[in-house]
Amino acid sequence: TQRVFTAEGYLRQRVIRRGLLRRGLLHRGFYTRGFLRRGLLRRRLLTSEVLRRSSYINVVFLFQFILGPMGNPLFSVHDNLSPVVSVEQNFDSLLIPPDHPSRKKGDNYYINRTTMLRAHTSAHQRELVSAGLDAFLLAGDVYRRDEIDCSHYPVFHQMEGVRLFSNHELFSAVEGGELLSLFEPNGRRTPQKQEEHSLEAVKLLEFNLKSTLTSLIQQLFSPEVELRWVDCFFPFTHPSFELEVLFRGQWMEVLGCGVMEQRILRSAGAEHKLGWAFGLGLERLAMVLFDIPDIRLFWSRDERFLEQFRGGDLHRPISFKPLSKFPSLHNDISFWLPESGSFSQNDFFDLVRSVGGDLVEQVTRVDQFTHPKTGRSSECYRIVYRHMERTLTQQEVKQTHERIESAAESQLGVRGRY
Ligand code: FA5
Ligand code: MG
Repeated sequence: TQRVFTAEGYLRQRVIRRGLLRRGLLHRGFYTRGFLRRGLLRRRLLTSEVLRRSSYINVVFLFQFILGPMGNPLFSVHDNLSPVVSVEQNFDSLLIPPDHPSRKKGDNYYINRTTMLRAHTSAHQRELVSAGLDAFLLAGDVYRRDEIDCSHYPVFHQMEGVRLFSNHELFSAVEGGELLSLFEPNGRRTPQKQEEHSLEAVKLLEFNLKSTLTSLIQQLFSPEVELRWVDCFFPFTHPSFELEVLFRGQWMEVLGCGVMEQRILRSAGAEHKLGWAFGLGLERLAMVLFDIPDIRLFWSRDERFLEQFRGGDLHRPISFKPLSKFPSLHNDISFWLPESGSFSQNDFFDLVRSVGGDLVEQVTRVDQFTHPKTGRSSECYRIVYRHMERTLTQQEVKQTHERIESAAESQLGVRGRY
């Protein structure tokens, strides 16, 4: 239960030194590059207490003691699986096609062609189902090159939940259920269901999934919490949904879920069962729970933030007192894109995070322009700077901004219009 909360120590000590470097899987240079160096090697993931006291322990607790007795079995809990996974685990095992956009170099932390830092905890679905588990929770640190704003961070934690049902388990509570079947031979895939599944099985499963997660969120926050279900798409579930929670006046997505693709269950030796799966963002739950306005705070070393979550007694209620927000400053950066077409937005975001660290609150593209004669394109981004713990000076921001400008020129091949 410790490891998931010390990603930095874990990665450095176990994976890098003992594991990957020795096995030749990791190049020495890898962790000394970019954001990972700043994020993981120079600092500690100080989310431990916050996550443990809030979302992590509470979700496990609710599953074991509240939702379990509501007809769910005990979920086994796993949180010490290595975040270094094969590309096969992270994508292929989940039926994510070879040309799927989520595989882009610019969205992931690849270690080499076959190995990467997991981008979601779903990477472990197949191995745990293959191990014979029917109901499990799996928590871990995940890594993505992503947008920059108050609810996105390149390292965060997810919790995966999977629950499989046999014919008996799904239908035993239904009148006449012994006559129903999970499967429908020669069926068709429709927006409601997969080809192999019977509609009645999928509808019951979907109901169980949504009511389990709705009551999880209501127990965690309050029965009055405003939430909504949104239809969506994942290659590994069908049908698929996302759950959004109203937070500070805006809808924030907290989890994705759906009915597991039968091909995955078949490949894991569970072809006679149906299953649902979900993946939720633990930081986002903690943000709602404690009214934490910005995901960067999970990396804060500010005692005024950290001390509120410290202490041995997990059940002592915490009322988080938000720190006052210090003023922000913004600065625009515009540049001509390289003619090779090699520019990717996420490379730029990653660079901004690497150079600017947690001073950067948000990066948004504010303008795009293609020269009518030369055909060259330029883009303009607005970078919002804010320190979580003090007021920034113009001078400080200017220095950082200039370092970003020159790094963008030297590393991304853009030509500044500064
Ligand atoms: C997934 O990662 C799917 N694996 C979820 C899933 C599992 C679907 C099982 C179906 C079955 P998504 O990319 O939407 O989906 O991420 C899931 C959650 O992680 C989001 O709802 C959000 O709460 C959180 N999350 C995603 N990106 C970030 C980020 N950059 N920073 C913080 N939290 C994030
Ligand atoms: Mg999503």
